[in-house]
Amino acid sequence: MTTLIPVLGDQLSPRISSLQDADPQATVVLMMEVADETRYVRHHRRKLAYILSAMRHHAEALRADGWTVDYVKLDDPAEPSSFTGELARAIERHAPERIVVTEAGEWRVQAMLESWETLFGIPVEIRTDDRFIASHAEFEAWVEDRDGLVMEFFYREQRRKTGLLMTPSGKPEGGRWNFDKENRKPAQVDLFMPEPPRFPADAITRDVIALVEERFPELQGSLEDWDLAVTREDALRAQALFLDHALCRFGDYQDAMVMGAHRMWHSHLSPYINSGLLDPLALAREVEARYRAGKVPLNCAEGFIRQVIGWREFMRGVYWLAGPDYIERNFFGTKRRLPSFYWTGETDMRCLAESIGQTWRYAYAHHIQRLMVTGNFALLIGADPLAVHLWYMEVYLDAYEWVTLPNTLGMSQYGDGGLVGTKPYVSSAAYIDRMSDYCGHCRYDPKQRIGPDACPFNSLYWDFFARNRDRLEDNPRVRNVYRTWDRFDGDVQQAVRAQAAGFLAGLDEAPYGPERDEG
Ligand code: FAD
Ligand code: DLZ
Ligand code: SF4
Repeated sequence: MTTLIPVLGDQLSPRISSLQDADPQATVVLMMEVADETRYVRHHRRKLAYILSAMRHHAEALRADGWTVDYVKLDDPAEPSSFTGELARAIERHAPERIVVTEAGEWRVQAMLESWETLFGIPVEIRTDDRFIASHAEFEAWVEDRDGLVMEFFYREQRRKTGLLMTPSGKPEGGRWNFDKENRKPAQVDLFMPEPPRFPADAITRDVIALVEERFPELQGSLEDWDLAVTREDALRAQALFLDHALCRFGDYQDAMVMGAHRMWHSHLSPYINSGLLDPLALAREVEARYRAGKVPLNCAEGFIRQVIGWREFMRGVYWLAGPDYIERNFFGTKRRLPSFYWTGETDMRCLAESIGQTWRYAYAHHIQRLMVTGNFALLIGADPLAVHLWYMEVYLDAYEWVTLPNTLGMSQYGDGGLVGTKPYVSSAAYIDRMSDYCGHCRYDPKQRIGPDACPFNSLYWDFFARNRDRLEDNPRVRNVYRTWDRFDGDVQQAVRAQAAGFLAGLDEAPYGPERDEG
C-alpha cells in the first residue's frame, strides 16, 4: 500500500501539497538529481551547486521528520538522466499503488507529470501548488473581461484577499495602494549598507561543489567563497537579517545602483523563495508585522509586499496564461545573439561590466541591474528575446522558467508586444547616471550622443525608436518620444543613427544562443 511522492528541486517546502495528508509509514518520497535538469540550460555553477545542496539538505530534513526518502544522486552508477526514467526505476523498487505529486513549475516538466498515468498504468494525482496565493483558476478569472493586464489592479486584489496592509474598513493602509514615488532615491557610496549574511559550506555543500567542478567543466560561474543558505533554518536566518537590517531602507533605495555593492538593501531571498525554503506569504506577513510594530516605514513595507504578492504572482499568472508557445514570441522579429561580453564582463561600458561581473561572481543582480542595464542594452541592440531569456535562465540563482520568461521576454524585452509591460523598458544613459555612480567610473560620457566618447546607450536609444517606429508609434505611452525625435534636425537624426550603426557593427555575437527555424 505504498504511495510514491516525487518532490522536485523547486518543491523543497516541508508542507508541499503532495505531502500534506500523506502517511509517513505508507509513503516513499522520491527525490531525483537528473542530468536533464542540470543540462537543459547552461546553468551558472553556483546555481547548480545551490539546488543540489538544498535538495540533499531537504532530504535529510524530511528523514529527520520521519519520512522515508529514496534519493537518487547525479553520480549514482546508474547515471540518472530524466524524471520519467528515474520514476520508472523507482516504481520497480517500490511497486507503489499510486503516485501523488505537486504540479510542476513549468510547461516542460508539467507535460512529463501528465504523461505518467498512461505511461506507468498507475493512478497519478497532480495537486495544486498552494505556495502561491493565486491559483491558475483565480488568475484566469481575474483576466476575464479585461482589455489589458495591469499588475497594479491584480496586486490590489491580492491585498484585499490576504488582508495585507489593509485597514479594518477595507482601505489600503496609509490611504494609498502604492508608494513607488517615494522609492526612487539614488544611493551614496558612503552610506551604511547592511552586510550580506554568510553561510559557509558544510560537508554536503563541499561534496556538491566538488561534483559540479568535476562533472561540469564546461560551465561558468564562481563557486568560491560560498555564502548561501541551503537549509530552511539558514534561509529563515537570512530572512530575519533582512527584516532587521535592510527592509527599513528597501523602498527608498530599491532602484539605486552603487559600484562594488551587489546587495544594497535588497533581500536576496528570491532563490530561497523560489526553491521552497521560504514561504512568500509568511514573509510578507512578517514584513507587515514590522510595519505595524513601527520598525519600518510604510513605503518600505508596501514596496516589498508589492514585489512578492504583486509582481511575483502576476508573473506566474502570465506564464501559465500565455501557454507553452509564449517562449517563441518575438514582437520585433530580432535575431541578434548577445555579445560575448555577457559571458566575460569585458567591456568599457562600466554599468554592463559591473552588473555582468557581479552576476558571474554571485549569480545575483538586483531588479534594476537586470531591467535597466543588461536588459535595456539587449533590447536596444536588437537581441533575440529568446537568447536574452536563455542568458537570464543561465546566470541567476533564482531562475526558473515560470518566473524568468515573463520577466525577460515579457517585461524586459517587450517580446510579447505588451502583454506584461505597457511599453518597452528602455532608457538612455540619463537614467543610469541618475540612479547609479557607474557613469562617474566610465570611459564614456553619459551626456554625449555623438563622437568617440559618447555613451552608446544614447544613440542606441534613439535608433531603437526610429528603427521600430511602425511597431511602436501608436502606443500612447511612447508618443512623446517620437515627438521629441521629430523635433531633432535631420542632420542630427542622421548622425545619431550613424553613431548607433557604427557601434552595432563593432559588436560581436557570442557562440551561445538559440537556433530558430528560418522563415
Ligand atoms: P528584492 O528586491 O529583495 O525583492 C523582493 C522579492 O520580490 C524577490 O525576492 C522576489 O521574490 C520578488 N520579486 C520582485 N520583483 C519580481 C518580479 N519582477 N518577478 C518575480 N518576483 C519578483 N526574479 C526571479 O525570482 N527569478 C528570475 O529568474 C528573475 N528574472 C528576472 C529577469 C529580468 C530581466 C528582470 C527585470 C527581473 C527578473 N526577476 C526575476 C525579478 C527580480 O529582479 C528578482 O526577483 C530580484 O532581483 C531578486 O532579488 P531579491 O531577492 O534581492 O529581490
Ligand atoms: C534547476 C534544477 C536542477 C539544476 N537540477 C535539478 C535536479 O537534478 N532535480 C530536480 O528535481 N530539480 C532540479 N532542478 C529544478 C527543476 O528544474 C525544477 O523543479 C523544474 O524546472 C520544475 O519546475
Ligand atoms: Fe553605462 Fe553609459 Fe554610464 Fe558608461 S556612461 S556607465 S556606458 S550609462
